[in-house]
Amino acid sequence: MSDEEDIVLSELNDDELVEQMFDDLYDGLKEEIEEGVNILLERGWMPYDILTKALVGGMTIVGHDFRDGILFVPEVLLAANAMKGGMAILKPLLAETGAPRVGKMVIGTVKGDIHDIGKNLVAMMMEGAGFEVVDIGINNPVENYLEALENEQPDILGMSALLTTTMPYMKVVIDTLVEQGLRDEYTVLVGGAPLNEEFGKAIGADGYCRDAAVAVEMAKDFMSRKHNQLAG
Ligand code: B1M
Repeated sequence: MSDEEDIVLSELNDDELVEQMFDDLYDGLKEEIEEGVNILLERGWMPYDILTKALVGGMTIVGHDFRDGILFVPEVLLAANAMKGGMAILKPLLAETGAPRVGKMVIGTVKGDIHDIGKNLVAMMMEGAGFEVVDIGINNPVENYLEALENEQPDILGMSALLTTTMPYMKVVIDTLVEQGLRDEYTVLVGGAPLNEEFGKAIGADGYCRDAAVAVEMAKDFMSRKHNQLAG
């Protein structure tokens, strides 16, 4: 590559740098994203602004192109990995500066199911949107969900299933919450390729999320309603 083609991130002004970070995130360039985050920090940007304006902004573009079939899973995983690199730098600083926490979610893939790529993407996008996410992994029996809900006291429970044989297990979890009188304490969001809106309604979930971007929007929506209820 010739010198002329090299972009020196530190020589860009703030707007150009954020634009460039959108491109670098899109291209899954983790080291460049980490460098961009560090430059913005050196320039006095607040960690929360870097997270929302540079990283989440870039991930939103990735999310749209993923939804529209322009980007595919390998590219999205690379972008997610680049974003993780930037987030790892910001995470301790965000905790220090007390960035507003939008809400908390426990998420896991249901019993019998080991697919986790979609769940991981949802968790990352939720974190990127300012949620605290506790990921309990794959193959979770109802006991794991109950334990995590009790220990973590989240606002939202998220469940993922990719198999037609495992998706009915979501109903087992929701029915158990009902039996134990816990159902109203949490917003339950479900997702996964074989699900649809009717299924979400039939099992008693609060929402079916077609993709990670929808999960973030729904979660934000439920949180703002919850805050309004508390305020009213
Ligand atoms: Co599997 N697999 N797989 N697989 N696999 C599917 C799901 C399948 C549709 C492939 C096919 O046959 N066409 C099929 C299911 C058929 C069915 O049930 N109708 C299938 C099968 C049959 C199997 C096995 C049984 C194969 C076998 O062993 N004979 C086996 C089952 C293992 C098990 O779980 N017990 C199996 C295994 C595997 C791998 C291990 C090889 C691998 C998983 C690796 C991993 O996850 N770490 C794998 C993969 C990669 C797939 C496909 C190809 C891709 C899934 C994926 O990651 N998609 C898949 C085919 C497909 O879906 N096209 C397939 C990308 C991901 C970003 O999308 O997960 O849909 P998705 O997540 C989206 C949304 O759904 C939503 O947001 C995400 C991001 O936008 N979302 C949520 C998901 N979870 C959410 C939770 C939320 C909100 C939104 O909570 C709030």
